[in-house]
Amino acid sequence: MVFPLELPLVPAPASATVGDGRLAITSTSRIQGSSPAAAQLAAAVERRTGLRLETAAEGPADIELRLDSGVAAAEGYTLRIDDRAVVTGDDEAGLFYGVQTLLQLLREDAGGWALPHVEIADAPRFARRGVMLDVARHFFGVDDVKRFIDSTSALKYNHLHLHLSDDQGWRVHIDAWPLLTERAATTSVDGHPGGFYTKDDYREIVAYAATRHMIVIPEIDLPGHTHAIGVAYPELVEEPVLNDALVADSERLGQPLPVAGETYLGWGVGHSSVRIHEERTYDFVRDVVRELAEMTPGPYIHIGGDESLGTPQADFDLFAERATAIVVAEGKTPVAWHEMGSAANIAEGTVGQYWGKTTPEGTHAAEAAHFVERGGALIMSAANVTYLDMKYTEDFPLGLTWAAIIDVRSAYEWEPTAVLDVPESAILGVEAPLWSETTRTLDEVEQLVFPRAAAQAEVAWSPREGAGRSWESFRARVGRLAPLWKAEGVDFHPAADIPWS
Ligand code: TNX
Repeated sequence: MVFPLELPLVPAPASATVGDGRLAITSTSRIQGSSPAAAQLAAAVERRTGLRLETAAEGPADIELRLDSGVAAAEGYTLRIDDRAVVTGDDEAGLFYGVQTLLQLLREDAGGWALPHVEIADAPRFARRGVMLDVARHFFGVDDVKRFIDSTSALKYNHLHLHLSDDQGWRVHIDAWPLLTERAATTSVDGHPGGFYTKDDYREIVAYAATRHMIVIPEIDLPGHTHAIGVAYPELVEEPVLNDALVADSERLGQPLPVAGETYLGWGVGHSSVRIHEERTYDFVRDVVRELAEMTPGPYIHIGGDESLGTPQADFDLFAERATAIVVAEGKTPVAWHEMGSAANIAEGTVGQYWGKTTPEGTHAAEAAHFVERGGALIMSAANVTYLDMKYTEDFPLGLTWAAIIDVRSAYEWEPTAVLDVPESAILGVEAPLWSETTRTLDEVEQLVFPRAAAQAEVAWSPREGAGRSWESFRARVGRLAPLWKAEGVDFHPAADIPWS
């Protein structure tokens, strides 16, 4: 089947057939369903159209939401629209995704608002479809994070990775180490204001994400990216290592060098490390992991591990083994950036996050493969395609360029199982990270994220060989998300290679 280009759907569903007619949606249309998805649908329709549809547990109804396990795989759904619309979710998540599909189909034509006659059966290719928000380089408050959850869950993302600590700041309160947020959260990059989440704030984010079927993965970046820890507790960290790249960058960008005990306002990396041979360091890690685990219903705690250039290799490996073992002891599955795969005895089952390129360089592929050898699996965040903080074009005002300049087509055209020499079953899915060195506001974040997050959503959700999996099809479909993004206030970048409508 040729994917019907006229269906404005991203990610492309596993299968779709289009009929001739339309189902009018008017102020008298009724929604039937008792799932939270029914109220979410009514609210979204109102934001989009101004129509306030009545919602009831009983029929008759123009749009019916049902649950029926067995109708599709987990998170899957069917959607049939003829003289009424019926969304059947395999589970609550599937129902939520069916509603997102229905909302993408809702269009205004000469006759008013309507849904096209279609028959769709859909379920995700990968169980793991993630986005990451770096709240350490710039802090984003609870309302911003909720907005980010809304816009990404609408693309069927189901994991939100929060990068909660880095050299520039510590962003979540920890009762056992209160000075972290008292002293090391006040600033962001360039001296912009900082901030942090209280435990109630954090729980509010986790609960909100759950209503959109997103699991929150908290990351504390260790043993490097830890200058902020030393601002609060100097005895936990080594002196800053002023490597050549850091000094050169600081001259070129006019950024300050890190000074022990003072908040760091630049964006250099690789200059900080916790003390590997002090037991107090592991008391610290254990307390932090325990308090985060208590607030984390999801299975994962991310322990960092990237770019620890200031930590000798043997020390780094020792730390990786101890830190991942602590996460396991606290009842969670550790996640780590791929460098931690250098540690022979990294905790079994640790999930690696690969951020090398689609053609791996140096030791990256071997490090990533070691997670699989230890019974773990991988999340693919290939930097030259998934990194949402890379510029779209050389002259784009926001973003960096070190991994690549990533236009929408390059973001779209890659295959997560073809990067590393590991079994396909070891690839859990895809995560698209947004590092925030250059983005001060959520509007700026959104310009980098949209439309490229839509490309990664399709890579993660849609069948590899599915109908519609081509750049030509994708660019036509993603262009038709513009009215939805405008209605929801998503500040997307109108990239030149997309025919926006
Ligand atoms: C690399 S790739 C980092 C981050 C930076 C980012 C900027 C990785 C795991 N770490 O510390 O923010 O580049 O693109």
